[in-house]
Amino acid sequence: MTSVTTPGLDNAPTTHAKLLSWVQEVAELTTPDRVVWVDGSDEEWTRLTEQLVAAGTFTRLAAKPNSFLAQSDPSDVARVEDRTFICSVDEADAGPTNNWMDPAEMKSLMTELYRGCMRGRTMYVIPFCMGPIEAESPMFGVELTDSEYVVVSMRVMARVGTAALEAMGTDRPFVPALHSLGAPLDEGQQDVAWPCSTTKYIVQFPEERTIWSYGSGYGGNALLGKKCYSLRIASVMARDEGWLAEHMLILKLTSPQQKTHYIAAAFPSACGKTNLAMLEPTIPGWKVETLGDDIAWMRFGEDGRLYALNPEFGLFGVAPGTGWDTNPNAMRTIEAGNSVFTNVALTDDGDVWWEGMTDDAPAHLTDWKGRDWTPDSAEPSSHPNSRFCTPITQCPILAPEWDDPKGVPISAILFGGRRKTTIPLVSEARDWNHGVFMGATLSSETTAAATGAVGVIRRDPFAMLPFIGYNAGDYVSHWVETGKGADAAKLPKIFYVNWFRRDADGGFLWPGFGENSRVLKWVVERLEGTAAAVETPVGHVPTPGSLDVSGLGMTVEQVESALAVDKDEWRQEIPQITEWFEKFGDKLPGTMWDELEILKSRLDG
Ligand code: GTP
Ligand code: SPV
Ligand code: MN
Repeated sequence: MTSVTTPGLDNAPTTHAKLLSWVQEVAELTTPDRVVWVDGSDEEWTRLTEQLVAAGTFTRLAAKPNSFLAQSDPSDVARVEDRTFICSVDEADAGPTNNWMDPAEMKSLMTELYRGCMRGRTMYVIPFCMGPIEAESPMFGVELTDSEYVVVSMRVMARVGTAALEAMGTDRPFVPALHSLGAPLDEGQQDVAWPCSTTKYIVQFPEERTIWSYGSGYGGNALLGKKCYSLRIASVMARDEGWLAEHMLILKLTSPQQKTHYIAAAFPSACGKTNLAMLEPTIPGWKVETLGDDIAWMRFGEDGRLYALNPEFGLFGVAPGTGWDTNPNAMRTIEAGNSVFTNVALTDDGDVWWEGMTDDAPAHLTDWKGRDWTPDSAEPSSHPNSRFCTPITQCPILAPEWDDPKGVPISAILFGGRRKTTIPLVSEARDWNHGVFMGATLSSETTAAATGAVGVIRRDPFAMLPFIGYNAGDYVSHWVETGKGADAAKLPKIFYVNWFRRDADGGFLWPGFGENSRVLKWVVERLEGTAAAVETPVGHVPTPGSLDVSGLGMTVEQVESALAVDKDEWRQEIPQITEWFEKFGDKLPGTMWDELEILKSRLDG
């Protein structure tokens, strides 16, 4: 019997019966050479990173302490949305935005893929906790994986190892998350630097709170605590238990008067969350501190306010565009070392480089595919979805309360996307339901964070299109219900922003990055009732004088163009929104149709 002979299986550092039997069952199915229980120690990190260097997966960076570069298989660089499934018992519970397959059918199909899939490899057991282990109800998970890259990355992104396992005790619930690269090794077979399979499945079983992932080593497909657990599975838990699991950053904003506000913001993948979360304000006296850059879990506190918590432990940020000019705090975070970079370029002195890091590119690089690169090369040196994976605790502007299990009270929620036209720089919702309408109709150009075409406008409700673990109509209803059950005066105010509007020449109308602090200032002044706004069909937008553009060097016309609500442009949105809403059938709450009618009548008025 494999179960008896697999080394490592018998000396488990836990007596958690359910965990033990699941580990045994998976080991019997996948037949790894050995089982290793991840303890999360420095020694383990050293051993695994050395092993990854020896295997050719990692290059140790001479120029940054304890940091590594991984260059993936060129086909395994992003989330695979077309291979991602919500396998609910009832198909209606996955529709209309998710791929679905009957759970039994999916399990039998994947069981055959998993059979023997870890042959020649090690199966790692990674106990982890999303959010603080000291939380009242810690959110445990256990990932089984045959990838050392996944183990070291999970150690950066989540609280892993002995502390999590001990807190799980003998019987506390956990989300089982099974991952395999799908690349077994035969005896004597030479491994490749980035093993993966051409067959990929990223599967959530929402009723069972279970995750099965196969074939990819890329972050969002393989670090299962992140999108699979903290968004897809957690959104189902949140629906059932009355909270929210969202694709949002969390930041703390302090005004020159020392008033603080916490702000959460949902932008689609590669649309600016990490950058806003770490923003360095350009306006004097304002301060931003970071609490999270990708995921927020939000629950009502006893005081009736909505509190947000970042369940992660690290940053998995888009590299290109991250530079000393645009996001100096991210640069400082990675300078501290202890980071894994994937699919960026290597400099000749053993550092990383990517487009946008510095104004001038180095004269010579090794590009993400391992080829010589010079500024004359036809292709960028780094993949557009290349990433840095780095401990959030290294962020120099991390708010001290970032890991408080009770979270922080949110004053404002921003929705935003990447739109060249139509959407003004900032607008404020009239009320909660109008804000939910803004979220439900959010649109953005697709980015390299997922495989497929880039730059195509699509609806991305609440920036959660690829991450809602259940029916998207029910999800919108959940947002409406969240507002209904609350004291309206204590609910966060909702805003919609767009940093990506273009001028006639195709350039950005708004300078973005640190200058976005001007928009945050207007948001806070709206909360405090001190900033003026004009009412437009799509909400309140700043009056020309109420947005602080001092010292920015923009002309009045440029500011007006950034803020413009063009009725003709908006009328063109109506058929698209109508078509979008029709997809939801009777699952869409009637209030969304009401909001659409209000918009239409205001555009015609
Ligand atoms: P995920 O990690 O994929 O969820 O993405 P994210 O929302 O955290 O996106 P991120 O902040 O990493 O930004 C993605 C890209 O947008 C980077 O290339 C940034 O340089 C660019 N970007 C961010 N903020 C701005 C901005 O205000 N203006 C412009 N023009 N670009 C921006
Ligand atoms: C995203 O795609 O939204 C990310 C990166 O934050 S990943 O974790 O790979 O999904
Ligand atoms: Mn994300």
